[in-house]
This record gives sequence, C-alpha cells and structure tokens, in this order.
Amino acid sequence: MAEQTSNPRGTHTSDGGPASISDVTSSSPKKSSVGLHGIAESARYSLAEMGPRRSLLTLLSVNHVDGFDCPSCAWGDPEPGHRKTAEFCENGAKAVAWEATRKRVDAAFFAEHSIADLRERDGHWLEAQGRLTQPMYLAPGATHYAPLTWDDALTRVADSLRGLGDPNRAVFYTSGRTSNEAAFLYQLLARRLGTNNLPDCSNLCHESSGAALAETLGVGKGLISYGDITDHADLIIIVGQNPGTCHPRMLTALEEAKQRGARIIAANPLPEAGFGRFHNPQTARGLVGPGTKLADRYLPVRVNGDLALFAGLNRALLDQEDARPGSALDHDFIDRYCDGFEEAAAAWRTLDWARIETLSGLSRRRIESCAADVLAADSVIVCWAMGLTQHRNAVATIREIVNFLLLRGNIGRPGAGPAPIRGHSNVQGDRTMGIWEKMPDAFLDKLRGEFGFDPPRAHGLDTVDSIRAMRDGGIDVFIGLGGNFAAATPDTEVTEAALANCALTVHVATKLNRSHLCHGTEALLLPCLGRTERDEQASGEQFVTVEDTMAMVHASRGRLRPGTQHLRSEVAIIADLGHALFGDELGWRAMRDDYAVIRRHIEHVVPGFHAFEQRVQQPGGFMLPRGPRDSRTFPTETGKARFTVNAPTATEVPPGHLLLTTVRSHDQFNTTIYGLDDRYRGIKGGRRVVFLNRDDLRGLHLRDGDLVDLISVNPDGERRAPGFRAVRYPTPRGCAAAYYPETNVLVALDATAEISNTPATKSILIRVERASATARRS
Ligand SMILES: Nc1nc2c(c(=O)[nH]1)N[C@H]1C(S)=C(S)[C@@H](COP(=O)(O)OP(=O)(O)OC[C@H]3O[C@@H](n4cnc5c(=O)[nH]c(N)nc54)[C@H](O)[C@@H]3O)O[C@H]1N2
Ligand SMILES: Nc1nc2c(c(=O)[nH]1)N[C@H]1C(S)=C(S)[C@@H](COP(=O)(O)OP(=O)(O)OC[C@H]3O[C@@H](n4cnc5c(=O)[nH]c(N)nc54)[C@H](O)[C@@H]3O)O[C@H]1N2
Ligand SMILES: [Mo]
Repeated sequence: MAEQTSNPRGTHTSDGGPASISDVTSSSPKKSSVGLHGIAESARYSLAEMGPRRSLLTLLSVNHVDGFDCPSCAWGDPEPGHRKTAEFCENGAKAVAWEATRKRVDAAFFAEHSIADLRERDGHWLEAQGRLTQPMYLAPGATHYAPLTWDDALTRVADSLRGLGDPNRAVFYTSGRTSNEAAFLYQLLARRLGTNNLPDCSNLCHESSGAALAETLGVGKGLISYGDITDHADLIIIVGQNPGTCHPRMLTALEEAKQRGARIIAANPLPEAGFGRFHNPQTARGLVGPGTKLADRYLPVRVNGDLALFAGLNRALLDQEDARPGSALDHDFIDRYCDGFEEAAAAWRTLDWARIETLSGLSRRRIESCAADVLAADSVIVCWAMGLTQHRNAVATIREIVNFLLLRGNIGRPGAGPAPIRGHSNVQGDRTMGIWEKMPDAFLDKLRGEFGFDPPRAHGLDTVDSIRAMRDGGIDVFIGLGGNFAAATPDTEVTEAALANCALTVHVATKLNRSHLCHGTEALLLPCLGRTERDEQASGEQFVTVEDTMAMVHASRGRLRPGTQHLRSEVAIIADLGHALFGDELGWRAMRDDYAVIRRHIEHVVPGFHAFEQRVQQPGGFMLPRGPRDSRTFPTETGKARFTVNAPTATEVPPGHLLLTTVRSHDQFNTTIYGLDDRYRGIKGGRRVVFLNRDDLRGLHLRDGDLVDLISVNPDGERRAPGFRAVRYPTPRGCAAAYYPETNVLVALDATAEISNTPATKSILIRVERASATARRS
C-alpha cells in the first residue's frame, strides 16, 4: 500500500523514495537478545540471497584468520585460538549475504529504468535489485545510465579532474568499508592533485570522539583491547550504544566479562534488548538455558543528558574524596600524568544537583549509586557510540568521560580506558591511512619524503562543509568511494540539490543507491569488488588489510568468484585513475599489480607499521601502538593528559516540543535496509514509526498507532517528515526516537556539533502533529 506523500520542502522523503506507510505493527520491546531467532533470521536472509552452497562457504570464512573481515561493524575479534567455527552475528551474516547475493543490476536494468523512475523507488528496493555489474555513464541531459568501457570511464574522470582550474573544486568522499590499501591510494591521489578535500563518513560518526580524545589524551582512538573487556575490567559502562543490534559480537565479550564477575551499567533513553538476557548462539547453554543477564543497572538517561550524567558522576566521586581523602581519586596518577585537575574540580564543586537531575533525567541518588559501583571497581571501561557523538555538545560530553576516567587513573592499565566503538568495519583504518581533511603536518611531511611531491597544507572540506560548498557552486567534481552520501547526510533536500550542482559525480560502489540518482550534469557509476570476493591482479591473488576498533590490523582475503568479470577492485580503480591523471611517476601500476608495494609505502609513511607485510600475515595481525595505553605517554600540547571544564548543557526543549533521536533498526546497516522489521523493539512491517513516551502521547491527545507528522524546528525554519505511526514506548518523558535515514530531512545542515562539525542527528527539536491530509490518505 505504498503511496507518494508530499513534503513541504520537497517531493520525496529522505530515504529517497516515496513514503511507504505499510501495515506496520508494534508489540512490546524484547528483554533478551539473539538465541534461536537470531540464527533463523541469518539463515533465512542468507539462503534467499545466496542459496545453500554459497551461504555455507561464505559464512564459514567470515573473520577467520585466512578468510575475510566481516564487512559489517568494526568490533574486534577474539585471539586466533579462541575463534568459533561460525565467527559472525546475525547482522554480519546479512551484510555478507547482501554483498554476495546472486542478483544483478546490469545494462539491461538501466535501459529499462530511467533515472526518473529509479528516483521514485526507495532505498530498500534499489539495493535489493542486486550487484552493479559494469561501468555506467549518464551523459548531460540523458534520461538513462548507459554502459561504457573502463578506459572511457576513467579517461572521463581524469579529464574532468585535469580540467579543474583549482584542485579544491573536487571533493573525495570515503565510506568506512574501504580497505587500508585503497584508502592510502585515494588520499595520495587527492593530495597529488593538490587538495585535502577528503570528507568521510567518520565526519558523521565518531569525529566528536576523535576530537575530544585527541585534545585530552593526544590520541584520537579508543584505548582498549579485546582482552580488556573479557579478562580485566571490573566495571563496563555502555552509554549511547546499542550493541545488540550494531555490534552483536560484543555481547559475547560482555558475557565473558560477566561470567568472571564484572559489572555492567547501560545508560540509554531506550531500554535496548542487548542489555537484557543474552542467549549466546555459540553455546548450547545459551540457546536453551536462561541466558546471561548483561546489564546490572540500566539508566534511562534523557536524550542528550549524558554530559550532565558524567558531570554528576564526577561530582559524586569528588564529594567522596572530600569526605574521606584518599578514598576516591588516584592522586598519584593525577599528579604525575595530568594537568587541569584543580580547575575542573573547582567547577564540579559548584555544580547544582537540581540542574544535573533535570538535564540527565536521573535522580541524584541514582547517580550516586553508580558512583558507588565505580568506587568498588579497580578498573573501568566506558564504551560509547552514536548516542553520544551526534549532539551539539558531543565533544564536551566525551571530554567529561575522559575526566571521569582520569579521576581514578582508569587509563593505561589493563581493563580500563575509553572505548569509542567504531561503526564501519574499516573506518578507523581509513583515518590512520590519511583519509582526513586535516591530517597533521607530520603525516604530510612523510608523504612528501616518500613520494617527492609537496602535499597541500591548507585544511580541506569535511562532509558538512563539502555540502555547503557544492550548494554554493564551489565544487565541480564529487567522487564517492563507497557510501551513500545523499542519504547519510543531513538536510536531504539541500544535499541532493548540492550534488546536482556538480558538473560530474562519480561513485565507486557495489550496489545502486539513492546517491547515484542525485547526479551532476554528468555521472559515472564504477562497480567494484566487495570484501567477500577474490581479488586477482598481475602478481597473483591479493589480500587487503583493515583496522578494527581495538586498533588491531589484520588481513582480509575474499573467497568468492567475483560477481562479473567487469568488476575491479577499489585499489585498481584508484591506481588506474592515478595513472590516467599523472602517468606513472608515483608507480601507480606497480601498486595496482601488487598490493605489497602499497603496504611498503604505508610502512614508510604511517607510524606503527614497521615490518607491515610480515606482521600482518601473522594470525590475528598486530596491534597499533597507542601511547596513553602502552606507556601512559600523552602526546598532547602539554605532554600530559588534560582535565577539561565542561559546563553541563543540554538542548533546550520548549513546552510542546520533544527531542528526537535517530536510531538504527535491527534490520539495516546505515542506509542499507535489509528488511522492514525491528525485532528487538517489537516493530514489524514498516520503518516510519516514532517512539513516544505514554505521557507525551496523552499530552498530545494521541493514541498508540495514530498517524503523525514530525516537524523539526530550526533557526532557519521548519522541516516536515510526514506520515509516521506513533508507537508507545518506554522512553523518558520529552524524548522521542525514529529511524535514520527517513528522518534526515528534519536535520538542518547547520545543526552540527561544536568543534567536530558532526551533524546533530541525535538531538532534533521537533513538534508532532496529526498527519497532514496527504499522508492520511494512504
Ligand atoms: N546492524 C548494524 N550494525 C551497525 C550499523 C548498522 O546500521 N546496523 N552501523 C554501523 C555504524 S557506521 C555505526 S557508527 C555503529 C552505530 O552503533 P550505535 O551507535 O549503537 O547505533 P545507533 O542506532 O545510532 O544507536 C545509538 C544508541 O544510542 C541511543 N541513544 C540515542 N540518543 C542518545 C542519547 O542522547 N544518549 C544516550 N546515552 N543514548 C542515546 C539509542 O537509543 C541507541 O541505543 O554501528 C555500526 N554497526
Ligand atoms: N540521522 C542520522 N544520520 C546518520 C547517522 C545517524 O545515526 N542518524 N549515522 C551516521 C553514520 S555513523 C555514518 S557512518 C553514516 C554512513 O554513511 P555512508 O558510509 O556514506 O553510508 P552507508 O549506508 O554505509 O553506504 C552504503 C553504500 O555503500 C556502498 N558499498 C557497500 N559496500 C561497499 C564496498 O565494499 N565498496 C564500495 N566502494 N562501496 C560499497 C553500497 O553502494 C551501499 O549502497 O551515516 C550517518 N548518518
Ligand atoms: Mo558510523
């Protein structure tokens, strides 16, 4: 019963197709995770996409030392000897099946479907058509993509780049599935051309974590290893993260931690199923027994209330120390390794508990009981993800978490430290390889030393600034190495128009998505190999490398026969483009023919990669050095770990308004929608739902199941997302939740986090109205 609805700011909805208000149903959220249901789901999806033989072959090589890295999330792997036969989760299985599907989108498909026709389809439909098979070109004014040869395609891109008066009129976007080798080549190409315009999905993701950690600890990465969780931590705090859906194998590690007596606290406006009982699908006991209860304490923090929560915790620790000196803080650590403690302490002493309670939605007593857990723990890890990073004050919140860890010396020893849990499987590695619009000079100096050209020094554009520049006519060429730029970014209508403002848009991709239909005057689609596929080059079969969220670098080898003979690896595409642009001066051909040549360059340019080729071939790979963790050395401006003062703030919510956070369902990977259910939250058959607290529903004179419009309120005007089912849900009062990317139309481009410039997609000020006439007609 899908139907087109109109939107006051445009004619489509943000997932890039007509709003489909299907027969969505809701039931109570689940209190436990995985179990047989999870296994049945993986099997169903895999068999439908791949058939039995391919399913078995593929799934048995995920995350094995001689197999490929799971293309889903960035969670790490157990030590090689501890891996299971099936080392993947339900969502990893879906990601693999999605890529290894036997369905194809070929030239005949594009001849049949015009761009206009495809723009009417939603993102789910587009990707469900199958893998892209050959290069496609959209000529100026053309209505359909048409096939062309690889040579013609790359010549067109090279000609356009060469024709730019100013290299800064090109933008090179990266999504985090790209391998280290491809990422390194891509940044080399952009910098050789003369631009640092290297926006990436990290700008939308953990940029706030990187900014806060680099400023306070000198390293913008997490500081734990897998074993810190399973073997050492006494207390694990999980805040703003939904591991049951987004990092499912983390539940196995948490279960191990629980079994040796660790405690877990979860802070989240939604009581996610992953915090409840975990039925480990790897063990018979997990499948038939009562399961393991994971979270000991659940804190229903308000959306954006986390800065107040951690400020409150820090205040409680300080109060304890003031009452009984020596009982709460690690003064040896603070004196020896930190600066800024006195200023921070003075600020905490003036905190107003009433304000902390209002902002966090948690009582002082509740926060103090958590502080008691902290005091009882010798080692504490704090894990977080998007629930913290996508708010206006995100960087301050994460700095406050650093304060919290510093107070008790919870950095640089086993079982302790900050753990931003990354999203895409190689988003951390891409950054290590130089995908960043503001790589430090030390990296650029090394690049110059290795390749003998002067890389540009002026900082480039990040994702939001790239959209602004395209909107304002400042960009001619947009290249996307994976990802779905149009759907993942905010202010969908503005972003789509911005892409259309380019002379040429180019996408290296595995599957058709919305971004490919928001084209410049000309457009190219370049189909590439995925992780699961064998990569043969002149010197033989290649492997690539990735870095997980624990800074482990390891190899990934595809096993399947490539989808068609026309597919090229990302490395080959970039190297050939480099060759078309610059001839062979930097050795593009040699790098394409043998990826070990790229790894040798990486070894010379990127710190921590000595003996790269040998070490990455060891089972399990190797861990990159991180000074604060390895030796309590803090490469900050002062050489010390830094306490910071972060006055508690939260987004103001005027009466009659709600704060909307945007979340992933259990049936999606970012803009890739596998299906329309969200099993753990009790949703079936649709995605246009908004989760609302029962008292808010009552206050709005609405009932569970009513059809509503969401209207965001921004300084530059309102934006409307029509036709959502209201679902009564145990969220804190005043806090609402709905799925991404359907809600990205609501996010103003200028609504970004301070310092990191990450879109504030988790605190959107909205009003809720009964659905407008168009939406109701469905
Ligand atoms: N299956 C699957 N796996 C994925 C992905 C996927 O889409 N699907 N995406 C990958 C990527 S790129 C990323 S970055 C990660 C994302 O992993 P997550 O960050 O876990 O994913 P989100 O759904 O964005 O959810 C954030 C969680 O934060 C909570 N939350 C929302 N607002 C707030 C808040 O203000 N405070 C607090 N404390 N909590 C809040 C939500 O209720 C939700 O539980 O997952 C990666 N893995
Ligand atoms: N409202 C809201 N918006 C958000 C978020 C949110 O929580 N709320 N989260 C943000 C976050 S954390 C992220 S990371 C971004 C994600 O932003 P992106 O990384 O840009 O988006 P994805 O949906 O992961 O990209 C999916 C596409 O990647 C392509 N692809 C898949 N595998 C490969 C491959 O191996 N190679 C190549 N070349 N292409 C491939 C396919 O064509 C597929 O359609 O979205 C952000 N946007
Ligand atoms: Mo992400």
